[in-house]
Amino acid sequence: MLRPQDGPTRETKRLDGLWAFRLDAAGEGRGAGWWRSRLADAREVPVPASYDDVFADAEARDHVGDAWYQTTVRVPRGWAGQRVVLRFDAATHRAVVWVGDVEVARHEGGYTPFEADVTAHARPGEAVRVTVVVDNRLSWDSVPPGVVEDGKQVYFHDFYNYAGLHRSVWLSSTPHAHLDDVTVVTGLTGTTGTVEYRTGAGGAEGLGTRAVLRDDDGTEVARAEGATGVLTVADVHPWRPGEGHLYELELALTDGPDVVDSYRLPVGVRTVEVRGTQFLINGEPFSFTGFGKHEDLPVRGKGHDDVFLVHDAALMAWTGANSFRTAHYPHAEEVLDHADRHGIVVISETAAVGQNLGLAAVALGRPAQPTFSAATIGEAGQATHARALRELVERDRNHPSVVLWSIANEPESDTDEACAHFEPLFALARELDPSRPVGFANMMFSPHGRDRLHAYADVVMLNRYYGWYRHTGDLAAAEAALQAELEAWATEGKPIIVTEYGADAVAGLHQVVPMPWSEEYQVELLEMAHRVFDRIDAVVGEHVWAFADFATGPGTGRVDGNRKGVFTRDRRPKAAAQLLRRRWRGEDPPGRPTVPG
Ligand code: GCB
Repeated sequence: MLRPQDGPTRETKRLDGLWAFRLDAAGEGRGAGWWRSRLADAREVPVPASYDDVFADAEARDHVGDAWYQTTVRVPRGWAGQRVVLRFDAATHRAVVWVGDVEVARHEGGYTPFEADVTAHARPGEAVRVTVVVDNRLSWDSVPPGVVEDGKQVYFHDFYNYAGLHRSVWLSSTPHAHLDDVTVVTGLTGTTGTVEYRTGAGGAEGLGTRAVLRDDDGTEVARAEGATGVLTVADVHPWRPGEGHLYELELALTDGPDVVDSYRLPVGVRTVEVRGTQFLINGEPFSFTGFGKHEDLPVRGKGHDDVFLVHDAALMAWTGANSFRTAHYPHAEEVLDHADRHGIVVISETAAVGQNLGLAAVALGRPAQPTFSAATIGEAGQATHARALRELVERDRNHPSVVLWSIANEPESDTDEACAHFEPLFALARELDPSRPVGFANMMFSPHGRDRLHAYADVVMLNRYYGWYRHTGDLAAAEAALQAELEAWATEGKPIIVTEYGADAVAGLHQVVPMPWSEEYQVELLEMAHRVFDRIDAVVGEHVWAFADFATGPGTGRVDGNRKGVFTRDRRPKAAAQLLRRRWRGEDPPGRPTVPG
């Protein structure tokens, strides 16, 4: 699947804006055929956005089940004779789509795109009705998992279950003979770069394929013929952290001298490799500094927003962060495009979070239940996880910013059943993308000596809360415990990225003698962790949890959401932001904020 784009042979029309909307907690719409006519009793909802917080009512906020969206779009007249595609960048957590009276698509998984060829149902020059039903329910078979009990959604992860059309919706045209897939893998040998490309096409029998690579000033640097091939770039300008140099690969389907279809893909030439305890980008050791980051905003929920895309990147650059993890699901593709252009390094994660009922028993008081079993996450849940991983890799594999796949966040990782669930997923990730390392974020209940999944991973990724959930308020004991555990992990001979560490801090809560929840304690905890990281060579990454405060479900440990942000939910810095800037940029605040690139 290729993303919609405007070009000599393709056009796009974004369907964002206000759509008609109706909640359907009783689940009547599917039986009653609500897609067959104008949505009755509808109110307006913005797309893209979560629907949960835009209305000032508990009905939307606490909704469980179907929610209907509808709009009307006029298919451009100029698209006559073209193939017309309808695409959703995300519909959380699953959706069915109709054009007019006809079902055109069904998709499971809230954070990856899907599309439908709607040529037969969308006549150029005419208006068509597009109806979508989005279901926010989580089950044992979904990723992430959950259960509906007494009409209430229960889930085992620590962020609000926002739902809706979170990203753009597109109508687009392509020629009938069209490119429908491209994969690039890049290499570097000395000053020579290589771009290995593989294309797929539909209805293109008898047509040729041409690949032309241009530098950012438009100069052609390499060209090849064929659906697959290798382009060689002398004196290559690599993509590297902090410098997102991109070439443009133009692919064309050709009929003799005529171009039938063409598609452009930005390409960063870089390599990623794990060697011993080092994480190498372009053969050079790389240390991750940055954050675990949610897509989370007041009112918008998980709706993508370009304002905060740019603003968050500016704030991350202000701290000196060079990277972030897309916790705990694939983020909008615009985010990765931006990271590509600005040399921001990304760990890309599936939405497999909360696959840990041992943790749920302790943290949520859930009954003890096996996580992976026929009655809980079984074959169907595993198949959903595999599909989510496949869709993530297929979506993100051409982004140079993405250097590491995270298969899951804090799953159960110390049982035979966990090994049986995850071993095939690690194999699948490697089969889908042999060019990137693979890992998962391990949680504290599975320390070194207990965890078994790290054996499958290239990188040890650890979420550790010494000084917060353990040794609360006792940073001396926390320091000793963190040191001992990291030393044990270092014996594995793999790079260690601490993918989460941190403390809640309510902005504005100050204390001379720091206690948990104050800004000072958050600072002291981070300083403690940094002392430990600096003593252990195998630690090649520190991602503070979290970039900003974010919404969660209710809980006695949450004060209007999770407060482990270094920035508040409205992006004001806590004292910790200043500390990170000093550590990561070596500069004393206050300084001038700098926008990357
Ligand atoms: C974790 C989770 C993250 C939570 C965080 C916390 O380990 O990975 O989703 O939000 O802890 O603050 O408890």
